[in-house]
This record gives sequence, structure tokens and C-alpha cells, in this order.
Amino acid sequence: MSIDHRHWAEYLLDAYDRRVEVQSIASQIGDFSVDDAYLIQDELVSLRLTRGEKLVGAKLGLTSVAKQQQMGVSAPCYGWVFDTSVLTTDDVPLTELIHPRIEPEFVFSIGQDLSGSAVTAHDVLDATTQVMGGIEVIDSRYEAFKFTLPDVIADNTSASMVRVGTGGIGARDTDLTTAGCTFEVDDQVTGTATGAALLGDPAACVAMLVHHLHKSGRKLEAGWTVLGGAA
Ligand code: 0L1
Ligand code: MG
Repeated sequence: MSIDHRHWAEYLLDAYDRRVEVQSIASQIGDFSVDDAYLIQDELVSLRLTRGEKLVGAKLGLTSVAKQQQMGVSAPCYGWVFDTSVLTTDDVPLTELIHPRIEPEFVFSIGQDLSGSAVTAHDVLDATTQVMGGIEVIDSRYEAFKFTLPDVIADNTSASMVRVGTGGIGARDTDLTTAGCTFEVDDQVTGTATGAALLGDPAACVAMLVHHLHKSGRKLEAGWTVLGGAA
């Protein structure tokens, strides 16, 4: 099946700009491959860069079994963080969103470029200046937040906004696999996990992201913010 990647990128960007939910791609053309999905995502990134947005980071999604089960998919996915996505206050502008959800994230502040297929979790820790907590606001462009894995990849992994926390820690100050995450809504604890929920180790997740980028000749850049995923 031949897919017009630019067409579907424009379709998703239009939904993002108009803040409306749209039918998933798979529901219109049937199953499509993960490779095609990343090509649509690349076109989406290129359209946003062309209009002046800047990349300030990258993200992993669906890195915990809890999230994979919640969304009915079985693999992690990778996307991008734009300058326009980074919140500078704690207020989330709900009128700019379709049907937002929030996730607690392990956030890495990258101090040195990371590239290649052999990068390890240790290399990630060496290149990381700080690890912070953060809140990612996800906002699928698809009707009822329903999608296949290729659909959500094409849609930049539902990325919408992120608020990075202050008070980060040095990457080697704490064992990230045992670092705890407690998620509270209106003072009620709704979920708890440790970093190990992110496929065993948040830093290893970031290494997976570097390997993914390497396949298309890209890298994580010094100064970027990386969302490791929701525990
Ligand atoms: O960042 C994430 O884990 C989201 C990945 C896409 C799945 C979703 O929209 O929940
Ligand atoms: Mg996330």
C-alpha cells in the first residue's frame, strides 16, 4: 500500500491547529506500518519547523506496562518536544486542547550530544545534567483517544504540552530504578510506581530513544529535554 505521508501529516496538523478530534488514519486506510507512521511523523515535524517552531527535545511514550495496557498497545513509541509545547507556568490552557490527559514523567536534561546504536544507560546518565519530575499533557488528535500504535506514532505520540518540574537531582545522585513517583489528584493518591516501571530503567529507555534516532541519522542534542515516559 502506498501512503501519502505529507497528506496525513497535514491532516493531523490541521486537527492540532483547529483543536478538533478526527478519525484515526487506520480507520480510513486500514492497518499501516510503524515505518510509515514514523514517516508521517517526520513530515509533521517538518511542517512545524517550516512554520517557525523549534525542537527542544524528544520523548518516549508507552514505556510502562501500565500505560501499554491502558492504551491497548504493546510497544514503546518515540516523538518530539517543540518549544511551543513547553509550559512556563503551572496553568494548563484547557481551551487550547481537545481532550487532554496528564501523565507524571521522568524528565532528563541532556548536557551532551548522544548518538549511535551502542549508547547505554550509563552513557545516558553521564550525558544527563539533571533528572526532574514533570507533567506531560497528552492530547490525542483522534476521536475518543482511540488509535492503533502506528496511528499514535504518526500523531507525534499524542504530545501536546509539558511542564518540567524544578528541584531536579543529579542523574547519579539516586538510583532511578528505585526513585518513586506518586501521582495525586486533588490530594488523593491515584497511582504509585518506581522508575523501574519504565521498562526496567528510565535511563535505558532514553538509550532506546537514541538507538531509534540513530536509525535515521539523528541524535539527542545537548540542551534538549527528554521525557522518559509515564511510570
Ligand atoms: O507519552 C505517552 O506515554 C503517550 C504515548 C501515546 C499513548 C497515549 O496517548 O496515551
Ligand atoms: Mg508521556
